[in-house]
Amino acid sequence: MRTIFILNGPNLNLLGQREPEIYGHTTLEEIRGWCEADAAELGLSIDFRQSNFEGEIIESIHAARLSAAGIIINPAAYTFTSIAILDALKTFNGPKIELHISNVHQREPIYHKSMVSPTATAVMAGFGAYGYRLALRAMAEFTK
Ligand code: CA2
Repeated sequence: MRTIFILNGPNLNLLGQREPEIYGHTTLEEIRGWCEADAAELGLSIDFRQSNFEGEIIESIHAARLSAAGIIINPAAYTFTSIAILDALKTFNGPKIELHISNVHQREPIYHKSMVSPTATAVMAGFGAYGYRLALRAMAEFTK
């Protein structure tokens, strides 16, 4: 069975608890539940992770190199700072979706220039928590 890694960066463990006007009311655990149910329907398995540490996210990308068909990643604030995550993602040959809950382009200029987009197969922003479900569906197509 194809495995999709779904990686989440810093502070996303607080989803649903703070700033609901930007990030909505859904918690990361609820998103994980949706993704597990959708994956079962799509014939995929998922490995869903969150970390507040850059190195740990990089190690998850390395783990994906061994066992994942695709990566969905919300690098959160590291999107705009991390050449190390960009470099790690470049070593993964399968499809990669960069995902943001909010429409980053509608926000302050510091959220406009992603470091990781150049290596992404596709970039999604502004679909709210539902974006994870859309990304998983797209990944089912990309990895067929
Ligand atoms: O919209 C997204 O998914 C972001 O990747 C979230 C990042 C932000 O730096 C990006 O610009 C866009 C921040 C995640 C912070 O997560 C929080 C969750 C709940 C409450 C406060 C912050």
